[in-house]
Amino acid sequence: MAVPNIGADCASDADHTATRRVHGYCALCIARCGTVATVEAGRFIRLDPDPSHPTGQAICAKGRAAPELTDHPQRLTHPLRRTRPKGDPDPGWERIGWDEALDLTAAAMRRTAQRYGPQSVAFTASSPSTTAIGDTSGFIRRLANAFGTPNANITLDLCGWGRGFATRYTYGVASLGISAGGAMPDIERSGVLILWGYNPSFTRLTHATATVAALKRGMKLIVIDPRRVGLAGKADLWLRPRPGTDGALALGIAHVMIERGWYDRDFILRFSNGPHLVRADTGRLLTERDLEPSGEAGRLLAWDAAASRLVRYDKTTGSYDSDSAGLALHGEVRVGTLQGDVVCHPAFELYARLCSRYPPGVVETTCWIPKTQVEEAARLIWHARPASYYAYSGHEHHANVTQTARAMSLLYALTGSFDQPGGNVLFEAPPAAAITGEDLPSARELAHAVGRDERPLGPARWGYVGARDLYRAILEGVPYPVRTVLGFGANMLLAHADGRYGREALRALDFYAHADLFMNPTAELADVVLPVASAFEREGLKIGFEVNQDAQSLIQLRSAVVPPPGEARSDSEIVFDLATRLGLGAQFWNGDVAAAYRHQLAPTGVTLEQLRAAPGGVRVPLQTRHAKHAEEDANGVPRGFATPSRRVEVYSQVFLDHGYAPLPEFVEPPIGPVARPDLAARFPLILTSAKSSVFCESQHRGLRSLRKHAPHPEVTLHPTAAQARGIAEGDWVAIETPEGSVRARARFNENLDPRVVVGEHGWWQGCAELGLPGYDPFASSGANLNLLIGTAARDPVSGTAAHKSYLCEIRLVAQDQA
Ligand SMILES: Nc1nc2c(c(=O)[nH]1)N[C@H]1C(S)=C(S)[C@@H](COP(=O)(O)OP(=O)(O)OC[C@H]3O[C@@H](n4cnc5c(=O)[nH]c(N)nc54)[C@H](O)[C@@H]3O)O[C@H]1N2
Ligand SMILES: Nc1nc2c(c(=O)[nH]1)N[C@H]1C(S)=C(S)[C@@H](COP(=O)(O)OP(=O)(O)OC[C@H]3O[C@@H](n4cnc5c(=O)[nH]c(N)nc54)[C@H](O)[C@@H]3O)O[C@H]1N2
Ligand code: SF4
Ligand SMILES: [Mo]
Repeated sequence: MAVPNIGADCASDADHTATRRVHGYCALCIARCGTVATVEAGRFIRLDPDPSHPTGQAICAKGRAAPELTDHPQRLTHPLRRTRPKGDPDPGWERIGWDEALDLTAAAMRRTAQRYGPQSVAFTASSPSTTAIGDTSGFIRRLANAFGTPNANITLDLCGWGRGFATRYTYGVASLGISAGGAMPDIERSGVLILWGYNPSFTRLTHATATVAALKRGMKLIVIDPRRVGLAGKADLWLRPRPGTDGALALGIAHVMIERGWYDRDFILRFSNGPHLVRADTGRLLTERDLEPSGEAGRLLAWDAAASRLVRYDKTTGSYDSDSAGLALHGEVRVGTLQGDVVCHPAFELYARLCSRYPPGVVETTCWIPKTQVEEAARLIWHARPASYYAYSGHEHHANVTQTARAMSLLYALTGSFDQPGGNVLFEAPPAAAITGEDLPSARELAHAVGRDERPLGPARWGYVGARDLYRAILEGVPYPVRTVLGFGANMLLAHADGRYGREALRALDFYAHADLFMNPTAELADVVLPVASAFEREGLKIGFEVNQDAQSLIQLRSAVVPPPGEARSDSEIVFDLATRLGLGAQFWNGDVAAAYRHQLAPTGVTLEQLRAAPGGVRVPLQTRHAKHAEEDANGVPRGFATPSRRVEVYSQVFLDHGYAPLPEFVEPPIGPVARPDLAARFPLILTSAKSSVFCESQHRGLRSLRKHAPHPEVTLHPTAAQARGIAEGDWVAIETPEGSVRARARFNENLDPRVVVGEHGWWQGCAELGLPGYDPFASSGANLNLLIGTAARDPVSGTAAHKSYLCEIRLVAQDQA
């Protein structure tokens, strides 16, 4: 096994007792804060911020606890093999060597592929927002492509879909970046920033720091969150929505802006498909072929109101056959077609009509936000622009996420701030070479990923599988069997709904290998468990950080701070070793991770040697280019956007073609008081959830310095809701939904709506040092919040379950039973 390169950028290391400082970055969460680690006498003793790093202004408690994480006595140190049947309370783990572990895994992959085809092997991985798996996720994808399976990852339906993928159906690129792709709010130059269902003070320190700095120079801030948390207290406007109604709110704010003329008419005219005519009879965009038999289906029509004539728009060139300045965005025209006269409307008119169904009064009853605040939001967004926004889990964890994200992205289009200074900007990224293997011959013949036939526009289109779909493929062979799974960290049974069904599925697999730092309830069901080196014990190459152009220009090779415990290895080494064993070494640089880095780096002009010599990273000179969509070719035609119409798609015919609403219609949360008054009679409270400030997702409860701040699972409710149920603060309560019941301790918060409660997911792990218990993830005496979430009603495009908008009741538990 390759010995990791141990970093030391100050002080010579000849003396074993010397103090070493290692520049790097913390990879425990999405913020990827620049850090300096201190190693004394060979032990990693502390982590500090590195102010010279573009993301190094501060670190959080989790980062400070990194040495506790690396030294934890429960770290996995050797490969393990199960010797007792799945379902047996004792797996009978037996220590084995790496060769045996990897041979067993490779053999199972081959067996499954021979019997069922390579698509019957699936990969799962934790989200790179909550772990360091981003070091390796590109190589995991490559292994899937080389092996021939499309089922390459999981969790996109909850983490990334709304901001990073649903918005592609509007802009052709993500209007909100995920991991240095897509647009990011240019907070330093924003006039107004909207944090929409996003609490960076807990979840991405770098954004919180940038926001606080911008507030000091006078930036306005709008926070949209059921909780008055994080930066909400510093906001110019805090909107408190009923969970799951953000789509209606976005339409409502847009309505005020359109009605008052507070929108960038020029941007909408020139760069959206707002002027394109839609047939009232079919709902389809009017094309030249509708008008004349020899007409082209790729030519769309718009109405020039001044000249009273139809204007043609060519989708392939992205140009009108005359000046677009006089095009109508409103009104109605009657067009003579081959089928007779047809009433048509500009797409923008239809969008404006949809928005007009949500005047401030309707928003007030739907979203529980006072009318005046809706107007104030519209006013602030328009008058304080350039506007930027970031929307995250608060809008993503709903069964209506896709249209909500579309509604937000269209509201945002009205500002005209997209890719403008101070807007959501597509910062330049270093020109790295792809490693994900889409170019491999085997990648061109992949089967459809599990779930793609049912939801062709959803995560499966990009090789991401929904947990429920994966479980069904395992248990029922639909659409085809999945028999072997390789997991890189994903703690599926806690992260997703259907934990009990998931447990059945994992038990039913022919083979499951799980690579992790710690044993977890998902790994417990594996046949082979592989010990993984933490981010502080292995190299990682990061090409571009988030937050701003300076950060995106930085390339850094994070070196190991200390060696891994026992025989733990990096995820990348595991992937490369497996590839070699599977006869795919040639596609994996003959098993040499450094060679892969060189390949990645080549177009950037930065070498591995330069990176090794500069532990703080190397900057690639990059200049932000704004408004790339407006850059013109030799014929004066603007580049536009990478959508089917080359315009921002106000109206999505792609959605229409797949049976979805072409405009972002608001759909009530399916398990909510409006959609299900019958259930609301028994479960009158709305259940949402939020991340802990001190733990990432289902991790870190075993770390003493963190757990002492949050010793018990909690559910937060308004004191009047508690009093009505005889509950005092600190009491153990049962949270009950139609799906089941789990426990938590009551915490009060006066700022919540009394009809809303907020739970915490991810509780299973104990903390021996503090004598604090773990929780059975499958029992009602436990605290696994996701046991409460059903999956019968999911987002029709992405399959996302309603993790942040469900109905529940809270009941006092006899304290001696707690
Ligand atoms: N109710 C509710 N449910 C939710 C959420 C919510 O807000 N509310 N959030 C959702 C979201 S956004 C997400 S992303 C998911 C999170 O779900 P997961 O992606 O499963 O993330 P974690 O729960 O953090 O578990 C990560 C696992 O990876 C391991 N790990 C850490 N670092 C590494 C590494 O470098 N390599 C490997 N191989 N393993 C590593 C950890 O030990 C841990 O076992 O949960 C989702 N579930
Ligand atoms: N400390 C810490 N940091 C983390 C993580 C962690 O677990 N802990 N997880 C990482 C991961 S994987 C992710 S995805 C990110 C996520 O980061 P965030 O998006 O900040 O995560 P959440 O706290 O789940 O949700 C954000 C806010 O949405 C609010 N909210 C709940 N329901 C609704 C709703 O219906 N509408 C609106 N508008 N808001 C709502 C919640 O009150 C919460 O304050 O954080 C990453 N960073
Ligand atoms: S916010 Fe905390 S956990 Fe996340 S990268 Fe920064 S220091 Fe690490
Ligand atoms: Mo996430």
